[in-house]
Amino acid sequence: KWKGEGTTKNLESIVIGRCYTYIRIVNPAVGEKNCSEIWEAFKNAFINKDPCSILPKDYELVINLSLHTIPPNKSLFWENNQLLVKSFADRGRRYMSLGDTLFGFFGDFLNWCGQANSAGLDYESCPTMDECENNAVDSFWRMASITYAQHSSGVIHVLLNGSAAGGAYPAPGFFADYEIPNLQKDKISKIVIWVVDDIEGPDIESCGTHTVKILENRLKTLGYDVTCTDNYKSVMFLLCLDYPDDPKCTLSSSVFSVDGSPLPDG
Ligand code: NMN
Repeated sequence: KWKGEGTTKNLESIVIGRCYTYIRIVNPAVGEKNCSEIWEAFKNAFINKDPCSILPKDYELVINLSLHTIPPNKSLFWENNQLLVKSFADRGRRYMSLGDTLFGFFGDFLNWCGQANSAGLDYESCPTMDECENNAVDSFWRMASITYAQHSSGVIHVLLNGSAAGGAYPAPGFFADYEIPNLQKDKISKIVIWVVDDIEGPDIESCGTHTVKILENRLKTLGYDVTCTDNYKSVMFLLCLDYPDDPKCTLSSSVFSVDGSPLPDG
């Protein structure tokens, strides 16, 4: 009936299992949470409702039940590089992106929707963003993005893709529309933007050009201290794992010899 994929099979087990994985293994610092209660609140946000009339505020309870501290200086916002962010953040060890918070963690890469006049989930199909903006999944991520931005503090990091055809800083986009407007200026010391190109991709955007310039200007106008770095080295090292021989991945220091083996004193 709808154009999008249906609810992920075993949704309940996945959500409850991920919730316990998060609080017991990934980030026990969040303390005790009631994962079955979180699942009930999550489900009640969208079951028995027209799947095109789900609003961000319908997820208020589930977000409040799963809310926890986001450590200062650890927030990482992004556009067009979800998998790179996932490895770079390393489940919150290096940075805590939205997908590394409890509420982002249990929803990541899942799909779900209900149907009017039925307590069941729709496993056949779900509405896409083109069919209706107020669908169950997008409204969840809007509420999650708003909450994540409101609770971010200290140095804020933003990882953008300089090879993205639609622009490194897309507007509309979650970052532009739901995150920037919800940052709490008095808790933020600085915003660090990283623009990283795909190793084999085109260099479409850089700091100070096109949409990155629009972003820098917007943040400066809002009164933030903004810096921008192209092809930030730590992220490059991670991308280079898969392209060791690409010219962009040549280590400039002399610790490696021509054939790639370490030099006697390296
Ligand atoms: O999905 P896009 O539009 O690329 O949005 C990315 C931004 O919005 C990030 O800054 C992120 O915090 C947030 N977001 C994250 C997820 C996710 O982690 N699965 C989903 C939607 C929005």
